[in-house]
Amino acid sequence: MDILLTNIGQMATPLGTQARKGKDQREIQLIKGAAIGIENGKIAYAGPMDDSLSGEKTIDCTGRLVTPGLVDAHTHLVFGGWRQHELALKLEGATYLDILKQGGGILSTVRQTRAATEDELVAKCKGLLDDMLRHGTTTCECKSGYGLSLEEECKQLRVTERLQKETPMDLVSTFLGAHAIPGEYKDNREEFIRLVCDVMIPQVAADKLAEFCDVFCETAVFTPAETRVILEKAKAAGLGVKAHVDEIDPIGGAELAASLSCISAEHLIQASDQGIRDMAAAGTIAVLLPATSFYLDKPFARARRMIDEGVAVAVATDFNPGSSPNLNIQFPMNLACLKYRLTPGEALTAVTLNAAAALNRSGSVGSLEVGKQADIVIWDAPDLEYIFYRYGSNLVHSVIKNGSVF
Ligand code: IZC
Ligand code: ZN
Repeated sequence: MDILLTNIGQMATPLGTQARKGKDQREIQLIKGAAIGIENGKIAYAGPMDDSLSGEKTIDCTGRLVTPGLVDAHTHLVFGGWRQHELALKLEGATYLDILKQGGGILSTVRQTRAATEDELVAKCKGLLDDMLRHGTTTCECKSGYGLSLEEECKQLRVTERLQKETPMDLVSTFLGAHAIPGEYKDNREEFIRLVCDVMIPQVAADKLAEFCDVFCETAVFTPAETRVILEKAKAAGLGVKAHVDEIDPIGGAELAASLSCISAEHLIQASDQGIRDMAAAGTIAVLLPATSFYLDKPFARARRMIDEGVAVAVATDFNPGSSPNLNIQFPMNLACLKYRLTPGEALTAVTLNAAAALNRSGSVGSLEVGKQADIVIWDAPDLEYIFYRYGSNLVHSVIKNGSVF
């Protein structure tokens, strides 16, 4: 072995190469006194400590908890500036959609992102990704949506492409051109939707700038009918499809995502009973974002009901400069237990294997099994329960990404 991790106090991992749903979501393999062997950046052994194992380099975990690297399946990572001035507006009672309607919110970030160069965005995001890695994230989805023109969306997607090459993080790129109607199309939304469908999607697909297409389907943003048109176009162009749905108002987004066989539907705070059943039947994964509920002071999605109905649940940060300016995935992990009432096992699966499945990566990451990438978190914790019980501090001791130690 190139590297051998010994003296693992507890190794905790879901098993398999597919999303786990229903009662299977909570089934975690727990091994006390475990070891992991790494060869060529991949896991070559994961099981009980065994004296016959040896490595060129040994890492003594001194009784610590070890889990798979965490997968953040929903972020808006690449953006110019921040939106700290919106805090005062919020405290005066303005809602997220009020701020957007006044030309702030997403549109304020669009102005700041357009004003930034590709190099500036790359430099800023390198710092953010470094911070994420230190908090345990080893794979991260990354949505565009702050360009809202062909050129500016492609600029944002090229930043993601460069970050993929220039940082240790594995990035999964999602085109979110339908994130808001930009000011120049305020009175001509049909024209903007045509631009997304007939110009942006074909270009993004041809240049392989994204793997998935997403739409912000919400009151005063994109309607379910518009979302269907855009995502059908994306599917025909060969992109995978996902959607922001039922975050603020229940407008049938979960039903829509299921009917389009989306790989995932995200937010789902207001998802209906029928929508949840449809998602279970379609195998659409729920990517839930409890830190956004916290930050917007909104209800928490009905995660328990989703699991009971057989929907695979993933949990992510929604890191963005407006509704979730937090990139530490440990915080939504705490909220998943405290507010969704997930068990530690369910919540671990939600940020590892199920999150990987929502990104079509569950064959290569999301669990500690032979053949998967050596993406591993060593925690300053004795067991799995501890990391969901403590909160507010970074409990990560160290991270191994593709076999390199950070
Ligand atoms: O910048 O506000 N919800 N899009 C949908 C976001 C949040 C990002 C933002
Ligand atoms: Zn989002």
